[in-house]
Amino acid sequence: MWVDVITLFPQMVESIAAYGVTGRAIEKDLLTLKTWNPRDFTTDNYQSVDDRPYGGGPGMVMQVEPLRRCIRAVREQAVPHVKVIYLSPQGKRLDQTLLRQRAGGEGFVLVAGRYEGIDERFVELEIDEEWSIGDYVLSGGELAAMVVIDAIARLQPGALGHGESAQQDSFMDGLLDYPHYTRPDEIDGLAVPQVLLSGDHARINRWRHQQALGRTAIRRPDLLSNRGMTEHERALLEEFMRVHDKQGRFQICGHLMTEEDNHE
Ligand code: 9D3
Repeated sequence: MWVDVITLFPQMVESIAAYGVTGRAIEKDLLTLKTWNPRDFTTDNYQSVDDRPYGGGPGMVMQVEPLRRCIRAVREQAVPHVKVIYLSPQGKRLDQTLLRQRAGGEGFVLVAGRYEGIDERFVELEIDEEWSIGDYVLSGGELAAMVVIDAIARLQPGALGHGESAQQDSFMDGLLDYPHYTRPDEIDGLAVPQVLLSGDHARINRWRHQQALGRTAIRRPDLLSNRGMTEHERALLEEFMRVHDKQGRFQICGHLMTEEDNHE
């Protein structure tokens, strides 16, 4: 998979090549990242890429011409009809379904905006899709592009190590994660749930599945209604909620669930 990114801050986007999963995906050629700076496609002495908005108001707008010359160069080395995605607060909200669709293809182009955004005529002429990463205000599209690239890199076959990929398409799919613990087995009176020390992997899997269901039901009921539940999961969740009720508080972190509360 290749990703071309049009940005005024190429080094910011390229920094992901130095770290973790994204770094290894690029090293292994599972992902090819290339940045293009509209400033390199200016013709005036000041290398200007922005101008004042028609109609007045605060801030600046990215001009069409540098962007157009830049995307022309991108298209010359890309496949015909490559999809060009503009990262903007007005876009469709990014989710894992949208990312999975895009991760299946050969590659795509991301356009990161700065200032108040880009001239709408560039959007009309060159942009196929507009994506937002969520309802909060960023200072530009670069961090959004980095979010997209990180999530896409993880979806490339071979990008994750054995340990990392284990969870990928398990029964937990579409649920929030269960709580995790490591040594030591007690900190400030907080014990690791007994079941995790039992060595009984059937019981451990059941407990984790139940925790994932319970946390999702409480924290993100929207995810659970969209996903649905099997009959087995309904029973697990019902038991989780019973334990909850008995404790008389929203205690979903396993550390206060005692062995007898957590009967099977
Ligand atoms: C505060 C300025 N705004 C109102 C006048 C509009 C505005 C312009 C440009 C708000 C943010 C930005 C820069 N944001 C992005 O380029 C961006 C973004 C975001 O801010 N939130 C979520 N997803 C994205 S994707 C690109």
